[in-house]
Amino acid sequence: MFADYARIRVVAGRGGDGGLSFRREKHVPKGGPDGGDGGRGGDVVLVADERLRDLSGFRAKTVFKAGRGEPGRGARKHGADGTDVELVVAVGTQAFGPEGELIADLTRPDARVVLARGGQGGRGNQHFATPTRQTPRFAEVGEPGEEAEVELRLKLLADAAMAGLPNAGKSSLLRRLSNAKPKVADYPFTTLAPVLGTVESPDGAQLTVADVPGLIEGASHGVGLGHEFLAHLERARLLLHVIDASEPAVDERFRTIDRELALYGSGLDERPQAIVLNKIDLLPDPPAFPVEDERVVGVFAVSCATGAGIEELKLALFRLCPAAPEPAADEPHELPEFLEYRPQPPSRRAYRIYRTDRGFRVVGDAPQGEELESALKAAGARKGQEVEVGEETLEWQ
Ligand SMILES: Nc1nc2c(ncn2[C@@H]2O[C@H](COP(=O)(O)OP(=O)(O)OP(=O)(O)O)[C@@H](O)[C@H]2O)c(=O)[nH]1
Ligand SMILES: [Mg+2]
Repeated sequence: MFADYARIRVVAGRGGDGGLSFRREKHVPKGGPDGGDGGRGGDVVLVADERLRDLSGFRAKTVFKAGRGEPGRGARKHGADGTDVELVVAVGTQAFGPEGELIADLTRPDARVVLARGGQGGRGNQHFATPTRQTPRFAEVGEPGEEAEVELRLKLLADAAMAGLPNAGKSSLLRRLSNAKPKVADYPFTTLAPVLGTVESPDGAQLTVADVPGLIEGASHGVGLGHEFLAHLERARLLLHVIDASEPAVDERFRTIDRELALYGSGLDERPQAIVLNKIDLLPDPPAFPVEDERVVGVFAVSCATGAGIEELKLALFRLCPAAPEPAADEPHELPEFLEYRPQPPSRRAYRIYRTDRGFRVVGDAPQGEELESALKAAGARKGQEVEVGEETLEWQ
């Protein structure tokens, strides 16, 4: 089954704690501090892979955790960084944050976006020796990794997309125009998931065309297969509106589909449309299209059964399909075409937690209550240990 939606939870790795260690030397009970730094926690990264077609890989597993950084050790040994976790998705996948805000849009193969950044490793006690404090008996604790609930939605990247009632001949047309072989049958809702095909012009240019399930009146209320698949039309720059011309009232059926496009929103009803009047083999005379509409950029009479009019339509597609917007090299990429960013830079906390030989010390703008509690818990505080916050010393409960 085609899947164009997934809800996942991503947890980046915690940074490793700084080492708390002293050099061992003959005849010296305690040498200088030599605790190395903890390693960085691993990131959770989204990667677009052109071999993937959809998001069905996220059915079974929905929680992804990157590796922890290793703690720093004696002799100034740096802990190893935690391993990253890479989530591979189909090109065209968008990631949304908890408020529904767009976090990332992977529109190109191999595009990468960090969804959750690993925590910094803590500094080892080797950094904290001063002339007046030659034996620092504390080291920095590693920072927790970022965590997020993320919604993934695939919106196919096609230059043009089919729209039309069931049985109009959309899949038959894609078979005629492209290398794709979607199923064709004489009952409605044959196509249950979008299919992409590549159309080639005689001079070697290529266009991708998406065939999607048919729409019927009331689709916005969930009738038929509903509007669910219209997301795959959102990025198409031209709609191929396929109409069965062998049936009466071509104009009414055009308006039915057009209303559903408008009800879906996202500007689908503003897209240029090429009208494809199909099944002319069943008509004695060429069909008319009695609609005046400035979005209609061409009207084509074809037969997917005999192939009549197909070559002409194919050539016209390359002329009619507006060119893909090029991202300007010196400008930041704009929404929603080529966005690959994180919402905020990784936040360095306003306070630091240090591990001492009796427990923990919180320095800086320490949080209160539950936030402090969870930060200390994440740092590994256990019952009975001493926690120093500012001037206060508490026992950890
Ligand atoms: N006579 C004739 N029949 C056609 C033509 N094009 C398609 N058909 C037939 O119309 C029926 C529907 O064709 P499909 O291509 O499956 O239609 P569709 O629009 O993809 O339908 P859904 O996937 O259900 O939305 C099939 O039985 C086709 O063989 C044509 O040009 N002439
Ligand atoms: Mg079909």
